[in-house]
Amino acid sequence: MNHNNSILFDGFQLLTMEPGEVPYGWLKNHRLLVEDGMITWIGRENPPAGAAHATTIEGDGKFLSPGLIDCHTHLVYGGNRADEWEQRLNGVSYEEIARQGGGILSSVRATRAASEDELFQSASKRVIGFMKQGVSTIEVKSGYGLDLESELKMLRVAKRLDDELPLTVIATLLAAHAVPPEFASRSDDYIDMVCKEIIPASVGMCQAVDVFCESIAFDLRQTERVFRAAADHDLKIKVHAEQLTNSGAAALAAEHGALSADHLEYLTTSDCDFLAKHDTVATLLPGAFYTLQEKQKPPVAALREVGAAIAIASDSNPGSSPMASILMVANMACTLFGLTPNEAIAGLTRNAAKALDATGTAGTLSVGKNADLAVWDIASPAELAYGIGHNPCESVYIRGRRI
Ligand code: DI6
Ligand code: FE
Repeated sequence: MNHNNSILFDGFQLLTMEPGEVPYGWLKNHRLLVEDGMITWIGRENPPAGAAHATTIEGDGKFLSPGLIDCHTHLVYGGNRADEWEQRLNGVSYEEIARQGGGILSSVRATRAASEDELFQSASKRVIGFMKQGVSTIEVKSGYGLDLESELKMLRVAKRLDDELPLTVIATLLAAHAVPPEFASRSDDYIDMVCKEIIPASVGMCQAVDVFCESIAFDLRQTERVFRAAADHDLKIKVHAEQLTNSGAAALAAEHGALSADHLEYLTTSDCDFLAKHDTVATLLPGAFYTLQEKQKPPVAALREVGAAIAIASDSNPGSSPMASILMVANMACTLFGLTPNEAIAGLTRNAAKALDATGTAGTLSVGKNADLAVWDIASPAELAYGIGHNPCESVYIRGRRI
């Protein structure tokens, strides 16, 4: 045991985010011991012997939570799409821009043109911004390459982010994000390439495979082909589903054992049963709902009713959700979708960990988990979702080391 790495957090109010009757898993007057980057004890009295060698950090009543988890981002990309945003504000629809070859394909052109290092440098800034807000685990999707080499380039950038920055970066392959221009009107041929070339080449570089199932992207049959190819290569699956229309992709993904189904504005109450039955996390993305000025809200009451786990995330991307504030996501999830602050923070901790198959190491203050912690200068937990654009994160620890 390297006692230099031991810290005793004393005098904090712990938001353990463990599920149960106590909102936020809130523990007052408890202490938390970190040894060698892990949480080794949580209690009131009689800490283990290791505490005697620990550096004590006095909380003065401040709050200590698990590091936040952003379980859905597209934050590796070239260029930006502020001009398209301006077009939309002048009345051109998101779908129309996509059909004009803009939208995702605009970012595809910029991402293919960018070097791996340029993509790493711009993505690093976005990731560091989230870390300053208490994020200690983040998911990063490919999906702006749409050919073998460019998709692998994006996954290499995600790996470099994980290697060179202190937080945990979990990569997802989203080659099935849009039909690339060289496959225009030949979407089935592109899905062939995704299944037979890109997925096999991505093994070892990503945890899951994701698909954009939507009227402007891929249909249910194509989506299922990608799910099967992912399963054939022992990769987990996720899906962008029911964002602009209801396709049934969320229910299909749940039946295929998906970690999560994401967006879900057009999810039906019967779809909710599938998510709960198969323990697939419902990931809500209020930044995209807000940016696209969507009117249809995800069925939060129905998700609660069936006991589905609800996560929330930034969906950080240059088109539908140029979101850089993780607590703004919590505020929007409450104000726009009707989540409670407790549900929103659970959506950024334990349920987000579940959406990334990371519940063994992150998402709650629990003995045996990584000492990924965030210290908050707030007077009550609800303030985490209450402030609009405010960042009360005072310090972040990742594997027990202050960032
Ligand atoms: N749905 C979205 O909102 C993002 N991707 C997706 O499948 C949009 C990504 C973009 O517009 O660049
Ligand atoms: Fe997305």
